[in-house]
Amino acid sequence: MGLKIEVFANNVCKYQNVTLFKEEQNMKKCIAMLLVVLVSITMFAGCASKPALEPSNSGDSQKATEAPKASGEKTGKTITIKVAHGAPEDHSSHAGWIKFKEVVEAESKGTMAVEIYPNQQLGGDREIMEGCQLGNITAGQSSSAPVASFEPSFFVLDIPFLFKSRQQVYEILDGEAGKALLKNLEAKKLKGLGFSENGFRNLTTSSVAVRKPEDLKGMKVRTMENAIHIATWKLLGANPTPIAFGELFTALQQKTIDGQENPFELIYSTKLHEVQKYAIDTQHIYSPLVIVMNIDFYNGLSEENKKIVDKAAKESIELQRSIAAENEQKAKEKIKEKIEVIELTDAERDAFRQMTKPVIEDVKAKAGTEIVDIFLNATK
Ligand code: TK8
Repeated sequence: MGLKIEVFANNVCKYQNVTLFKEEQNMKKCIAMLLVVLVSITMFAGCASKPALEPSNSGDSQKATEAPKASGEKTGKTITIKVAHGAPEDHSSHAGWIKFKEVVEAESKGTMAVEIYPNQQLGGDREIMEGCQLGNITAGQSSSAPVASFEPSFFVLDIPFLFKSRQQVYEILDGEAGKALLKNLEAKKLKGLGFSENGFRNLTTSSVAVRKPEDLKGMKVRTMENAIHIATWKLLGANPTPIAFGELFTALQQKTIDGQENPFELIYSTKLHEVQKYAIDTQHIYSPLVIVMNIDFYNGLSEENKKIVDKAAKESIELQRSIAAENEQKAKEKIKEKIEVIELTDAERDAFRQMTKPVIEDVKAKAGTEIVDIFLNATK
């Protein structure tokens, strides 16, 4: 603003056809003009500094107004939390955010309001994370794989076949190991609020009934934009192709790629199975959804409102995980009605596990051996 004032003031002098240093009386006139200009700009700047957020598009939350002051003092107006996620509204993660909204608005007695923008309205996972870092999105979710580009310790979650069960996932992610990962986000302008569930990822293909790694030879498999996922599918003999989630359905429909991998619930809710021929329950990686908030926004909340956000995140994750687990089985049955679902035997699945083991060295190089050892020891 300083620069603008200077430029504007110079223009005013020029505009008055007055050069600053030519005559004494002009100097006085110009200084008087400058003072008037400076005072009026300063008053204007004070009014313009409060960003007004767009009106809510998700139900009955009150009109959005200012974010909290840095001190987190109540402004006397509604504090709005703008949430973005990339899943459809019938996906369990949306139900999780509705719960978050309910708890925040009830517990804050309406002094905080939540607006939810689902289904990639504000971009895919990477854009949502960037938006939360910048603050033009207050809170959101991303599969953990894209998060690794922001904070490399998250690559540890991309170790194939790391987790044995949901219960083990929840114990570890809600315990010290998961908390350490979330803490690492704070240096990247993100407050990690927890991990909800995308689920165990399964392969789908357009033409090959995959039962063993050799069946993948040369297959163009879409991956998330994550170096470990790419390395993993290369080890399996496939031709991994990173594509943003929002472009995936069209790429499958146009056969520019042969296959993809996602949890059954997301496959079903985004109709990916309708442009595939086989689904194979590889369960090759567990994909958490990382729940984040802009850290300056979070730190700017009062202690009472921080507790409300923490409580809302916890209850939202608990509900979402239970719905996700239920929906996975339902989605698998629905997918079976349309395409063949190949259920691998333990021995068949182990062939994939053995072939992907070498990727652990890549993970150690990216995430660091300490966090990898913590997770390997915890999942033994
Ligand atoms: C949806 C993504 C998706 C992810 C992917 O926003 O890109 O395949 O698994 O769930 O987060």
